[in-house]
Amino acid sequence: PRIIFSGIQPTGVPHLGNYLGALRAWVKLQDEGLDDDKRFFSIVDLHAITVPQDPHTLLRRKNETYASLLAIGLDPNKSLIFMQSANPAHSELMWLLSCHASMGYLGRMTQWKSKAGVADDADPLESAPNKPALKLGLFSYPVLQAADVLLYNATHVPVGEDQAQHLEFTRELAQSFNHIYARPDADPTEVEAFRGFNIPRTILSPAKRVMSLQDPTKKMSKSDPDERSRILITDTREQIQAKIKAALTDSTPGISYDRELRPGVSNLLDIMYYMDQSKYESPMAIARDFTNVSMRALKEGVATAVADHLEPIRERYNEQIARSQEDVDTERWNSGRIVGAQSDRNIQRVKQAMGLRPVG
Ligand code: AQP
Repeated sequence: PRIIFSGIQPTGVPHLGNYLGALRAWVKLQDEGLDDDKRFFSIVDLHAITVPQDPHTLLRRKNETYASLLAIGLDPNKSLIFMQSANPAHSELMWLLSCHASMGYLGRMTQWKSKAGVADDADPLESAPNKPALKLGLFSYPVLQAADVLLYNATHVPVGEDQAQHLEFTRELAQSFNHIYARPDADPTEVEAFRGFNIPRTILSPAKRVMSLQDPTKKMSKSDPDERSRILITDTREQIQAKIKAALTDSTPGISYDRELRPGVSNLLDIMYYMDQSKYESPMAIARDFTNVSMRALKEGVATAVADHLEPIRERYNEQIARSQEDVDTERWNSGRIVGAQSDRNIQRVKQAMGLRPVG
């Protein structure tokens, strides 16, 4: 059976990049999955605190993120939707893995470099502008991510392209950990034996990198200070129209698809295509249909496609966010309890293999 794990930071309502790059695949895996699949979808609040957070805002955003996940179609009766911090085993396994994680490898991670504010070819530990303020948690973020995935022995991890490097790190860490501690041939009667972590596969959705509307050479991101750079899945039709109208394109006449030379237009064509893949054969096919129309007309077409797709999600979000806190807390408490029970045996086996817990 497949064990599917993925996470999203509680940075509020997700944007179109999160949705097309990852979240929509989660719903698909839930609705079209196999009966014996296990699905773990986590709101990774421990990851969120690797950058400064206001506690009240964080709590509110956790609620918004949870409501968003239900609004896009995740169902707590079919998938485990839970807060990462509800299961302390994430932090515990992270420590166990940290003692095997290479500093050199972690230092090469592009997300760490961009968050530390240094060029891709520079060493942040040497050249970060704010070196004394850099935090250990931000540096070891991929180790926590590895713990998230390995804790449930996940086999498949659906994420956007920006997370592929971290998943590669997870696989290598799991392999080296298995090499030291795993006993794959342990006697079947030894139920407590650690037989090794599954080596998880990355699942990239076709829309693996949605770009910023204001700078189409950068990915659409929640931390971009310019709100017009992203479309939230709860934006109204008017907000969507305004953001797409203001999207940066180019002054080349006509519409054509070329991600290198025309990144802004191509991003819009991609977005339109992925909103409803049954309508067009490819983003290039849309470009052919729109060859002779104005940029304004293309933008109107894209805005309509996005707004039509997101409208029912926005309506369900409004229903979800209006639910009583008690009701939501009970639902989340339940899934937290179940995931804790699911990971318990795995972590006990790891601790036993490492000599931290007596055998039997
Ligand atoms: N622009 C994107 N295109 C495709 N996929 C994306 N993802 C994020 N941005 C894009 C994917 O969304 C999932 C959840 O994201 P997250 O919030 O946990 O992580 P993130 O990558 O940190 O999201 P942001 O918006 O880009 O936040 P900041 O600004 O903090 O970096 C992941 O699977 C991610 O790949």
